[in-house]
Amino acid sequence: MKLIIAVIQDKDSHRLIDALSDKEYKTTKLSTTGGFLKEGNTTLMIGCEDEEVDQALDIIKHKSSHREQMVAPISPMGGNADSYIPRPINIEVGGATVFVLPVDSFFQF
Ligand code: 2BA
Ligand code: 2BA
Repeated sequence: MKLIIAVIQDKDSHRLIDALSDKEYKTTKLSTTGGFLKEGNTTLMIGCEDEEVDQALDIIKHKSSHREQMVAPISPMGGNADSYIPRPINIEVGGATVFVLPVDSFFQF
């Protein structure tokens, strides 16, 4: 058995959970916060059999959207702070960041 942990955008969470449920995957949704943007995102935990992992990854891949976002750095990256002019940088927020972990044991009491 494997545990898939997928960090996704909030706006994709409903349709992704629905698509996974349609294929009878069980999911748990956590409300999380990205460390860099300090904005809300969604983390899904999906416990499934080894042979079901590829299909789950395929569903996650196709239901997760990318977005670009301008970010204003809040502090200089080094050098003289007096001459610091904050320049917004463009970052690409993925799709989905996915970890697949082996599960030692699975219990439901
Ligand atoms: P829920 O997803 O809200 O599911 C509540 C109950 O609905 C489940 O109870 C199960 O009896 C049924 N159920 C859920 N998904 C189903 C599906 N795709 N097909 C048929 N029946 C389904 P529990 O199995 O006791 O699970 C309680 C909660 O534990 C779940 O809440 C979910 O948050 C979490 N969970 C259970 N199994 C999981 C897994 N393999 N991966 C991730 N989270 C799991
Ligand atoms: P955040 O930490 O809010 O990051 C949002 C986006 O900002 C990232 O998108 C990436 O494009 C950029 N970014 C993050 N850290 C950066 C840094 N130190 N320098 C420059 N740019 C940076 P994604 O990579 O698609 O990540 C989306 C979210 O997935 C992240 O939100 C975080 O919550 C999670 N995540 C990504 N990689 C992770 C990892 N290795 N471990 C745990 N969580 C991760």
